[in-house]
Amino acid sequence: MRRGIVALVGTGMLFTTATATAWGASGSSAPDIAEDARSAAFERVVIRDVAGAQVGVVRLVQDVGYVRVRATPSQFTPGFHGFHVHDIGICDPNATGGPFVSAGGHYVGGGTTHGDHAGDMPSLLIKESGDGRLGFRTDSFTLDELRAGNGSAVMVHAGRDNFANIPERYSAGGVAGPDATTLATGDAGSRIGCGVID
Ligand SMILES: [Cu+2]
Ligand SMILES: [Zn+2]
Repeated sequence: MRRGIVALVGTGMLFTTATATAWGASGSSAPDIAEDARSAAFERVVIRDVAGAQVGVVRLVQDVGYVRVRATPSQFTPGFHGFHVHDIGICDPNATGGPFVSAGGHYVGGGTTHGDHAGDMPSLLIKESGDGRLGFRTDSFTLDELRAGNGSAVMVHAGRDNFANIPERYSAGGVAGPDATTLATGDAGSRIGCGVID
């Protein structure tokens, strides 16, 4: 059943009706992403680089008890890139302190350190061609939470995310294990792609 619905997405058409039916009848059997849906339960986030070029789209769908996320990044360097929800829905490439610093730190939710922040997401894996695709489900946040207040922002980083997984046998500045910066950021480096959720 689910496979069949996904195949319809691939061919493009006749999707709105199928989506409404699936959501109304059973959230858990809803198709992966509703391309044409525009509702309180759906958010399409355009990711732009510091020059303003579109370098990806992230689709978030609020299901019953979790959010389905699908990211389709493009024009990034191959390999892993840290991928988070940040606290403020402002993506200013000319922000004081550096590009997209306007988005604040990680959306922490109830979490205290990196790896447990509500906005921490699986990393993007970019192919040699410069594009990639990531799909997952999370119950770490709801769409309403991400839209509340100042909104939030989806961020792509230049480097890898270590999820603050620094065993104590490592020392940074005399401190065993992850230091304060690592515990806040995951050391994924500069901010190179940003998209607003509001
Ligand atoms: Cu980040
Ligand atoms: Zn984090």
